[in-house]
Amino acid sequence: MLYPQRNVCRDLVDCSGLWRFRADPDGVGFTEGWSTGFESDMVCAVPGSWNEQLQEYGLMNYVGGAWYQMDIFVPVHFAGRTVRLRVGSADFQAKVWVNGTLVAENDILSLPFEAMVEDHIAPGNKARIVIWVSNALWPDAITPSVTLDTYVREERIRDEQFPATRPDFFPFGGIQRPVLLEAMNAVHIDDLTVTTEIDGTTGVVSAEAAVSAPDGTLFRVSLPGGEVAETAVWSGNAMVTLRIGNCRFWSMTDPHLHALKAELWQASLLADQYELNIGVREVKVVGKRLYLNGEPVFLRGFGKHEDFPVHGRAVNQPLMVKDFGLMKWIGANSFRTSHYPYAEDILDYADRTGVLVISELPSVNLDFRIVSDATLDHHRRTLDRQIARDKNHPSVIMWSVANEPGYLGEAEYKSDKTHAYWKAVCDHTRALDVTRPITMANVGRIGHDDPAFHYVDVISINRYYGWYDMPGQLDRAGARLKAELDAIAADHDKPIMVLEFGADTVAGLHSTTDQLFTEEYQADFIETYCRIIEAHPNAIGTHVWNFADFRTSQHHRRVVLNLKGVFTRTRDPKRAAFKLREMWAVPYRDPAAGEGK
Ligand code: GCB
Repeated sequence: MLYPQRNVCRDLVDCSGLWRFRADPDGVGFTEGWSTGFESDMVCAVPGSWNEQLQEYGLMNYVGGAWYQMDIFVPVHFAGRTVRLRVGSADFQAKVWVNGTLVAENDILSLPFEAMVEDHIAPGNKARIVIWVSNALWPDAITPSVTLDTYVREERIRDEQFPATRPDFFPFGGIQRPVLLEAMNAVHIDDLTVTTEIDGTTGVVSAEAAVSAPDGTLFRVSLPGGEVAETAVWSGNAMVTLRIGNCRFWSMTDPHLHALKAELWQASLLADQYELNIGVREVKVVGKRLYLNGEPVFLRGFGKHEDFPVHGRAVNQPLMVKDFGLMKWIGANSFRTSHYPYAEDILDYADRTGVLVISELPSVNLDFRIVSDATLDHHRRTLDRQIARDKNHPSVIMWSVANEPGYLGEAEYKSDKTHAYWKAVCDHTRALDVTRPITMANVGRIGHDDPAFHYVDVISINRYYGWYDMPGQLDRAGARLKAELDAIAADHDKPIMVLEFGADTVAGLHSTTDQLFTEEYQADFIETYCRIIEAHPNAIGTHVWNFADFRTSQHHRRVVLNLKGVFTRTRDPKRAAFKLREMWAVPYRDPAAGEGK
C-alpha cells in the first residue's frame, strides 16, 4: 500500500482543511440522503479528532456517527488519469461518497483505505467528498465494544467508563489523518514490497511490484549509488534484486536511507515512478536475543499514544518532532505504537532518526468469552492492511499482534480455542512477512502461562506490581517481577520484553517515603523495574508506560488523564525523566555476556 506522492508521473491534492460537519446520533443521514450533501453551520478540521475540537458544541464524549463534507477542486490535468482517493484513517468505521456515489467502506481501525474514483469526478470542476465516520466499536471487532449493559450484566458497575470503552485511552473520533487525491497514469505501480538482507559487506535488496500494466512493460529499479536492475512485467507482477557493495546498513547510530526509484517504462515513455526510502538491515531472533544486523539489541523506550490537547489522536508533526527530540534527550532507542498503528509520518521519521518501532495492531482487550470467527477474520484483515502499509519501514522491527487479550482474566482464555486463535493469527502474520518477529502484550491477570506465548517469537508482558498490586511496596514488587521473569524463562527459550510498567504521577507531588502518585515514587518504581529487567538473561527490553500523560474515558481512577507519563501531556519532564536519562546514559550490559569472565 503506497503512500501517495508527487513526482514527474504523479500528482496529488491534499484535502486537509475545514470540512462541513454534522453529528448524526440517530443515523438519519442515511435515509435523508446526506451522502449527496447536507446542511450544517459546524466545521471540523481534518486531520483532527472531533472531541476536544468541538467540546463546546457537545461533542466531547460523543460516540456515534458523524458526517463530513468537502467540495474540492480537481485539477484539469487529472483528466484521463487514474485517480486514487486515500483516507489516512477515519476511526473506527467509515463510508465514503464521491459526487453521490459510494466508493469505499471501511471497518479496519486506525489504518488507511482507498478507492479509485476517476469515474466519479470531472477534472476542472469541484468534486464533493462526503464521509460518514463512526467512533463506535462492535462486539466482534479486535477491540471489542462495551456498553452500560455489559457492566451491569457482569456486575462490574464500578468499572463503568464514560464514554463506555474497555481500553484505557480516549475513544477519539473523526478523520485523524489526511485525505488525499492522487493522480497517476492507467499504467502504474500499485504496490512495492522491499526486503533486504546482509551478505558480508553487501546489501541485497529485493523489490517486488504489483502493477497495473500490460505484460512486457519494463519494470526498472535504481538506487542512488548507480545500481540498476530491470525486468519485464508478467501477469501484473515484477521482481528484481539489486546488490549494494560496501553497503551502509541502516542502524540506530547510522540510519542511512537509500532513495530507491521504481519505474515502469513503455518503450521510451516513462509511465510511472515511485520513490521509496529504504534501509538495508536484518532483524532476527535467535535463542533469547534480538539481533539487528547481527548485533544484539536491548530495547529501551516507551509505550506511547497519539494524544495531545485539542488535536486528540490526529497526526501532529510539530509534536512528533518534539517527541523524537525528547526520546533522544532521554536516551530511548525504541517505542511501541500502543495500542494501534500510528500515522505514516511517525514511521518515516523513525526511519530517518534510527528509532526502532514495535508496530502494534489496534487490538486491545479481546474478550475470549465473545471472540468469534468474525473476530479472527477482523484480525486477519487488519494484519493484511497493517503489514501492507508498514512493511517497507526499516524502523519497524516487530509486529505486536494484540495488547492484553483476556484482560478480565476470563477462564475461557486458557483453552484450546485460544491456542487455535493465536496460532492462526501468528501463522497469518508469518505468511505475510517472514522478516520480522512477532510479539503480543500479555496482561498480569492471565499470568505467565499465556497460550499465546507458544506462538510468538518474543514474549512480552505488561506488569504493575507496586502499583495496582502491592501498592507502595517496591521490594515486594521487584521480587515478584523477578520471580515471574524466571518462571517464563524456565518454560520458554525465548526473549522476554517488559512492554509496560509504570506509576501514575502528579507532577509537583513529593514525599520523603514511598508514596503513590509522587514524582519520587514513579522514579524509584521505574528504576527498580529497569535494574531487575536489565539483569535478567532472557530480557531484551524495557518499555516504560507511558511516554506522556494521555486522556482516558472518565473513571474514578483517572484524573482526566492517565498520569503514567514520564512527561506531562504537554511534554514537561517529571523526575522520572531525569532518572531515566541518567540510567540510559549507561550502555546496557548483557548479564549473560559477563559469565565466565
Ligand atoms: C495496561 C494497558 C494500558 C493502560 C495501563 C494502565 O496494562 O495496556 O493501556 O493504560 O495498563 O495504566 O493501567
